[in-house]
Amino acid sequence: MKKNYRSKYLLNNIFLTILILAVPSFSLAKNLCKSDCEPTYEIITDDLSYPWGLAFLDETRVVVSERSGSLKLIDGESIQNLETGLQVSFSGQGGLLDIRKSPSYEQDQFLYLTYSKRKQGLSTTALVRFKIESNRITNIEEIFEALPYVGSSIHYGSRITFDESGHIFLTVGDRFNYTTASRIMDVFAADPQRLDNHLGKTIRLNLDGSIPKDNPFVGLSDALPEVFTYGHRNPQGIYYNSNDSQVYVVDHGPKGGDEINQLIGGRNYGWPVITYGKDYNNEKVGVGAQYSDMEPPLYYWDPSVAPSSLLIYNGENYPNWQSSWFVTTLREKTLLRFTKSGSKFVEERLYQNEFGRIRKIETSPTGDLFLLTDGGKGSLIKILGKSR
Ligand SMILES: [Ca+2]
Repeated sequence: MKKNYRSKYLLNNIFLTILILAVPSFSLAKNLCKSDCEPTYEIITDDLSYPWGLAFLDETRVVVSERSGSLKLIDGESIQNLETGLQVSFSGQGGLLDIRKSPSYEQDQFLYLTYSKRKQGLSTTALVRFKIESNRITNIEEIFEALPYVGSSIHYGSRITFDESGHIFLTVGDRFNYTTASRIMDVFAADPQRLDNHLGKTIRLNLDGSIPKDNPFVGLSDALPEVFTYGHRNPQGIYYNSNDSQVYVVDHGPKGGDEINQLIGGRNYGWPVITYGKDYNNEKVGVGAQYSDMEPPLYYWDPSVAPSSLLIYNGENYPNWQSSWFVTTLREKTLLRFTKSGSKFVEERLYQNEFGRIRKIETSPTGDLFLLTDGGKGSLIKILGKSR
């Protein structure tokens, strides 16, 4: 893998003009559902400001990160602000972003929080962990910041997940470091294709922020050792599936070409060399939809749905939904449910035009599903299982 990267990089430049035009066929079976296959729901609160992530401390207490800067502790009827003291950049897509409980929370009480960190007019995606003691934040420490800081205020990526062997995974977007992607002169040398920066990558760390010795690029002189996979655009969903011990991401394409990918350490997921989308100005990006040694998506959407989070449901509270995949969407304004049949995905669209832009789906400790909706009057919504 390590030697591969350098030679692959050179080969990619030499064979820039080789285009692979074969396009795989994907199942696009869609079931546009309205009410008959949707359970009822309960709005817990509609008083959230651009909520982005949530973590259940227990069955009644939940911490919600708001992009507009507050960390809210919801405990029954009461909602309390927790002061983080972080230098947060609130412009564009920035703010407080994802939050998750440590996989060993009962022992260590750590929460992990990502945010857009501000420094001298620039910003980056950063990861901290902290504890909540007597409804106050304590022991806060930064365990990762993506490099470099850039002037853009979008494409932070920033979702996190944990595997079952002591690792945290973090997505970092490409930061949209170009006016339009189609203007990149050499797509093979764009930030997400280079291993000497964290933009357009997934990051794999030990829970204390140290670098796992078995990360794919450890020891390579021109690569950052935190990098797990590369060639991503703006992945805003990541999920470790305990059923198959694999990590999956959803990534925003440009105009079309949103993707679901399965992460394999060291692999290149193609952006901006390959994509099923076009640039916002309708110009072509990169070389096409496929290229040698670049991973095609498991599934893609065209037109874009704008996928904002991913969850694979392994609970039992919704009998018809066991082992379903869920993707919340911003542009499509639906909750997408997938069932996998072999390598094909069958898609069902839930709550069309019911909630507006949906930011996040999460499970509670007892297996109930919750949604966060986007916007200045964002809601926390519980999906009721009894009606199914
Ligand atoms: Ca891709």
